[in-house]
Amino acid sequence: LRRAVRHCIQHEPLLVATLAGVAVGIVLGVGLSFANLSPLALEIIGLPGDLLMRTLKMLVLPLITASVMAGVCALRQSTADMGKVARYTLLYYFTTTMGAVVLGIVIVNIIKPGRGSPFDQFDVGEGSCHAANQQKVASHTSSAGQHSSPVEAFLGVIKSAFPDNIFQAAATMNVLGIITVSLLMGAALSSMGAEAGPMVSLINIFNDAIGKIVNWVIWTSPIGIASLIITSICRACNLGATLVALGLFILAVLLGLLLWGFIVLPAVYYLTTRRNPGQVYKGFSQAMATAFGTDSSNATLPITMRSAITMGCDPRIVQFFLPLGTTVNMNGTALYEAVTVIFIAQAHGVVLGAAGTVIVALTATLAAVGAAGIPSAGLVTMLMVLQAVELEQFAGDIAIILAVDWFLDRCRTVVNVLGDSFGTVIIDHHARKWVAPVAVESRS
Ligand code: DAS
Repeated sequence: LRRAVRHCIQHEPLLVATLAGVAVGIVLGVGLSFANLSPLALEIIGLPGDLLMRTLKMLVLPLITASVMAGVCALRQSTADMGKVARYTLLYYFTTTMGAVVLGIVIVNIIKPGRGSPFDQFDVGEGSCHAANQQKVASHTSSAGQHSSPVEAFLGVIKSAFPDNIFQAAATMNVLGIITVSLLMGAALSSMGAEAGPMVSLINIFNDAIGKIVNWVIWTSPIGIASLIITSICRACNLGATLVALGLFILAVLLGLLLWGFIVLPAVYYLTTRRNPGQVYKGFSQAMATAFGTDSSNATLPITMRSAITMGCDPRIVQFFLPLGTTVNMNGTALYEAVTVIFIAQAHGVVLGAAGTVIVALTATLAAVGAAGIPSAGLVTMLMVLQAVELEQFAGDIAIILAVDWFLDRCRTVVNVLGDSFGTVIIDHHARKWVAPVAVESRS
């Protein structure tokens, strides 16, 4: 064991430091949660984590813009194959997201975590800790209320992908909109051939510069991750009581995420590439640890892309697949939304039936596509699923689930990143047959 630890420290010092940051965060978080720290103390403890999230988020916009444009330009000599890459990419996104939802629905209907009305035992009255969370949920309910039906929500996602103001899309981190603009700009530049050469070179240099900054930032992440986890635990309401009352629900979510992330995805990978899935976990371990630490796919994107390229994936595929995948391919979130809505229905004795379950499956898929890769996004878009099956009167239960969402969100974010990671390697493996190897001069 000592030799293995020494080997890890020698070969993966950053991963060891990140995992140590996670462990320290959980231990100190649980310990300090009994100290009832003041908001100011939590603000100070949370500062390294806040600065890490700000720095990573600061990189997301330039990274996505430069990567998508560079990816499209670099694929210019095989535009026909690009269409094939895009079709297989969308097929992978849809099938894996729907598959995760179906798995979640099966598990929640077997375990039935809603029996015994777990929510009845919580005090959500004025001044209670959950009441503050209810305010947060209520504010999201009003914003989510704009989409009273799944169709309207779907139209909302489509419209967000076509922003009428580029600067507003950037300012509001409308990632889908930023990707659309970058795809169009990349396609335009690639259609201009040599005339756009200097611009394409500039984009590639900018892309490489962002990569350098990511390398610097990533070395500070262990401290920031410990800080994020400590403050998340300290801010949770009645952590112990909530863990017990929602125990079966947490079990159902974790079982679903584990089966999907560590049985189904590697099986899909092996069946489609005949390669050892273990290499993917090893190659993306830093991204998985960062996903757990930051509970944000967007913040982890720079590291996921760095891991994919370090693993030998074609940068053109990585630059095309990962920014889009991080935003629309969220297997963990989709599974979680289906499990949670059915859990809430069970807890209030509501029988959804076959039709209701199908509506949950479709709207959970849609809600996951619409969820941003930011902390607790899946909890917010879940309101749309609750509305779709007329359960919005129980939206207050989400405030109670928030008490354990600091942990469940990190787990589903790891599965989201795993879904994107396996997808990148699968598409890269097959795209080698469709896309001509990159010519050195085209990177000039
Ligand atoms: N935290 C989100 C992410 O970054 C997932 C979620 O909230 O469901 O992927």
